[in-house]
Amino acid sequence: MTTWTAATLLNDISEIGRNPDGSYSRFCLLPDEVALREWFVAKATELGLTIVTDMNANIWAWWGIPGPMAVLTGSHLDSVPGGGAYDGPLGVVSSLVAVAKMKQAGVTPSKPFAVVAMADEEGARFAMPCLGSRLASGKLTKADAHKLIARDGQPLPDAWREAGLDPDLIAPDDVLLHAFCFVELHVEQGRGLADLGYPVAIATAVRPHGRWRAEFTGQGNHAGTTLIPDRHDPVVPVAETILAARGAAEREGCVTTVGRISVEPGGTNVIASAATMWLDCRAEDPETVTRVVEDIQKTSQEAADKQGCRVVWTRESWTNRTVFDDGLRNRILQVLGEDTPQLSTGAGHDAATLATAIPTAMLFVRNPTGASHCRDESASDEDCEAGAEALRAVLEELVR
Ligand code: HGY
Ligand code: MN
Ligand code: MN
Repeated sequence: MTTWTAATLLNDISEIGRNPDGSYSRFCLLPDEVALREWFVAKATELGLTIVTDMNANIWAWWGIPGPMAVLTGSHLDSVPGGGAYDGPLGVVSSLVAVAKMKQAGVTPSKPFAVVAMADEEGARFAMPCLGSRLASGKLTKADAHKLIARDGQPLPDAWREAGLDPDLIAPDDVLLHAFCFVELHVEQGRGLADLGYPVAIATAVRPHGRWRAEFTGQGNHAGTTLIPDRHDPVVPVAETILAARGAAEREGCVTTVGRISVEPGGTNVIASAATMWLDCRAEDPETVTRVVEDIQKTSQEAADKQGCRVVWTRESWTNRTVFDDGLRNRILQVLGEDTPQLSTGAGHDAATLATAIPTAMLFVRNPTGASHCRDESASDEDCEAGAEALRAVLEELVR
């Protein structure tokens, strides 16, 4: 472990869940993400950490005895479909490197300390972002978790049991709820640092955002023999709704995304009987998100009525505007230097989910492309080392 660097650890896992185009698909508790979990456990064990996988599917690697007032760090191992190499894993490997450096320097934490790999941060499998941190912090109840159906159709309880976890033991995590803090390092998802010419920044806030599902139903029929006036094609109001979402974003200066659509039964020569779209909407303030989504929903209803179709909207998740803990942020600023940039972000994170329960903070590592959730996500080896070293300095200060 003496020669561990963030880059070499990332290289260790670079073939796991890699797609032919160089992007990554690593979904919670499916084989590729399980391989990452096994890799994480092996490396943490090599560091002499003690592994606990909780019933919320989070993995804890403890330095010393688990207990209250713990200093926690880590991130997530799962990805979005076609994601980048850094979103999540950079935080996990940087935490391992920071621990290796502290151990090498003979640091002995004065508080319990753990590196945590949180479950399904992207929500790509169970459609609930920050699933593991929501469960651990009590933001999502066991009953609601049991209702979640994975994208492949598997009910969450079955997926838990298949992974050797007891879904009936899902519960808020007392040790987490009584932790001293959680510090997460993450690749920046944007160009703030690239434009400022700094390798590392401190996060100030996460902008509010939510996810909605709109299910349109119509009348399946023959593509060749059904005259246009006789059609009830649900794909047409989907198209109008997507354009309305883009128009609302341009008007309101926020962001709306429809990155996922499903059409049933999905035949080229078949008028669809049903069409579902998922909307991701984010803005500076929650009121704008609410107003924009209501606008889009109104347009969708008018568009559905025009085609003799029906539409049902369901909010799948909501993340309020989160401001990170001032005291912790200032303490980190002292460690890293007053000139360290401070940036807000439009991306959600486990540290934001946990922020309502315990003091949390984030460090961002420069991403020259600014791109994320795609194969172009990037960070130089030097900046990854600068990030791991910054995390080491911050954690060493916190465990004194
Ligand atoms: O979607 C997000 O903002 C984060 O990357 N999970
Ligand atoms: Mn992400
Ligand atoms: Mn992430």
